[in-house]
Amino acid sequence: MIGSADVERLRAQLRLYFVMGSVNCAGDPFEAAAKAIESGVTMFQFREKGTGSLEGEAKLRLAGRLRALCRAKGVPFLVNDDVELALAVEADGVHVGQDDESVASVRRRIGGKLLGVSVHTMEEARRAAADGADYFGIGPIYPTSTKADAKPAAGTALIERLRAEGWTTPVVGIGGIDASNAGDVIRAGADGVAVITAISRADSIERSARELLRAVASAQPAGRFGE
Ligand code: 3NM
Repeated sequence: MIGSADVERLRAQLRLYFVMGSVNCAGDPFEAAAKAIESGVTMFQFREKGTGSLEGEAKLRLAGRLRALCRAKGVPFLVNDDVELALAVEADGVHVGQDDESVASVRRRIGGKLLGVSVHTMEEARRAAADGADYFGIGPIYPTSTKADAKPAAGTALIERLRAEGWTTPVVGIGGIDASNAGDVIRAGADGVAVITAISRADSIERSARELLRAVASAQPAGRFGE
């Protein structure tokens, strides 16, 4: 778990969270990540999942290259689900869903690294926080075809409820987000937006990342948590 100064830093790092794996990219995944990071993405998650995704040595090799890229650019590098891989490449953190290894067990294995958890209900949020989550991923906010087993789109209701009840846990919204709707997610109370397609499949990764950053910045109230 991280301290309170680090919580504010994490909030800023969640602003534009690019999640991707090789199957999400039309071209070279390393090139896509490099362009996105050059364009101002504030956090990166390696999510190597789905039909045709890399395994074994190839997965480890790509993770290692992306990890080095993120380290060089000062962007936190997280790994989806695969704790072994996160430890092997010395990732900054891990993101897990409700069907993955338990949050408490992941926390034990990763020590003080960042731990993000996908939550869909107040009860899941309570449990994830108690078990050591540093931030919540909430989605899908809008319909998405990127995640095969995604739940139905649920909008921003859970984010609004958490904030209405006084939760200050960092939150990122995910699912079907692009520059046209990112502002609504932030206004609902999220600290940032996590996207796959809006960046990985953009005609111009640079332009899309910049538009997303602008949409987030213009919707973000100053000092929401008294910082
Ligand atoms: N998790 P896109 S939705 C990886 O609801 C992921 O937890 C989700 O991809 C969740 O930005 C999702 O292309 C896919 O919609 C996000």
